[in-house]
Amino acid sequence: MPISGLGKVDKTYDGSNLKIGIVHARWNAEVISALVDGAIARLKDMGVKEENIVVMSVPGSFELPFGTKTLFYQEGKKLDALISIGTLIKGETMHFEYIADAVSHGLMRLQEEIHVPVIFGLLTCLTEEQAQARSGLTKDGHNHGADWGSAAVEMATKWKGARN
Ligand code: RBF
Repeated sequence: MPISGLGKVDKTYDGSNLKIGIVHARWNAEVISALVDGAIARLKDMGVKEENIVVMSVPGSFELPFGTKTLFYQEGKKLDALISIGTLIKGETMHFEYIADAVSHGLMRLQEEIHVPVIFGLLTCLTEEQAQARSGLTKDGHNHGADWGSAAVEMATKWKGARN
C-alpha cells in the first residue's frame, strides 16, 4: 500500500488564515536575505497574506531564541508559527559549536513554552560556500528558506486543528 506524505516538503496546506512571524539574524547578510525572501515567497505561495507575515531582525543568531519570544509577545501572542533564521559559519574558535547548541536548545524550549511551532531556520555551515548553496545562491543550490516556509504552514495548520 502506498504511504502518503513521505516527501520532505509538503506544499498542500492552506495558509490563508495563518499569521506567521519571521525573526532573522543580521550576520552573513546576503545569505540571510535570500533565506528570508525564500521563506516569504513560499508562505505567500501557500496562501499566507502579506499583511499576516511579520518580520523582525536581531543582531546575531545567539539572539534568535529571545528575539523570537519577543516577536511572539509583541504580536499579542497571535502568531500561528514562527520561523527563526540565522547562519553560523565555522571560524577558528569554538563560537560556532556553542552558539549552534545554545540556539537549537533555546528554540526547542521556546516552542514548548509558548505552545506555538518554532521552525528551526539555522544554517550551521563549515564554509561560506555551503551557506550560499543552502540559500539558493549557487547554480545547483537550494533555498532552505522555502522549506521553512512550508514547514511553518504545515505545523501551524496541524497545531491549530489539534488544539481547537
Ligand atoms: N552570529 C551569527 O549569526 N553568525 C555567525 O557566524 C556568528 N559568528 C560569531 C563569531 C564570534 C566570534 C562571535 C563572538 C559572535 C558571532 N556571532 C555570529 C554573533 C552572535 O550570534 C551574537 O550576536 C553575539 O555574540 C552577541 O550576543
